[in-house]
Amino acid sequence: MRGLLGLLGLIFVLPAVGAGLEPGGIVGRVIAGEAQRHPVVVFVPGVPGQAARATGERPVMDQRNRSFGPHVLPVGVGTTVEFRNSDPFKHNIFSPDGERYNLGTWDQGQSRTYTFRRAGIYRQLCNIHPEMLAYILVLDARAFVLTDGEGRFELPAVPAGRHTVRVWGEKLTPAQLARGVEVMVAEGKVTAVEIDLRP
Ligand SMILES: [Cu+2]
Repeated sequence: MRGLLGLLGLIFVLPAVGAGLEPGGIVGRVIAGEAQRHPVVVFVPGVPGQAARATGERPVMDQRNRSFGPHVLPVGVGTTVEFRNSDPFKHNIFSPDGERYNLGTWDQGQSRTYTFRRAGIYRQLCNIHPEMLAYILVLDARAFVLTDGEGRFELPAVPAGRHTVRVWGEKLTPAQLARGVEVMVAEGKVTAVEIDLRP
């Protein structure tokens, strides 16, 4: 919760920074039974603002111990992802989805990059190790975050106004993925929301 506490502190010490509404935040929990123990991406479609990465650091999809890390990586459209091989043997990276790419096969310590131009769910696969699987979720949104292991999340820097919060998770059914929750974010305030996806 440190991020949102920081945000609240910022709003407290910097009132009225000129024109425009102070962004608010959304905190909450996804309730989806067993599925909430897996990473779920919570996002607000069509909301610009939250920079792809404010720090400018590049999101990384690593290959280590014969598995991808992270298992789910949400990024905004236009983001460049760095693909790394940290294992002492070769890995390949390809995706049959969206823009479809095969970045090739390379050795430990090397990396390559790819810039995502089109939104979608991109499975990450390795043609040497068929058991390897991860997802890069490319979103037309700048407000997005992964839940923790209990379904909790916090989304800072959401513009004030009415929004629909949506979710994506590997273990969620199409009916659950189709659901959205309407949230009214007030200027400079943090709104709590429960996204209950139980049948
Ligand atoms: Cu591999």
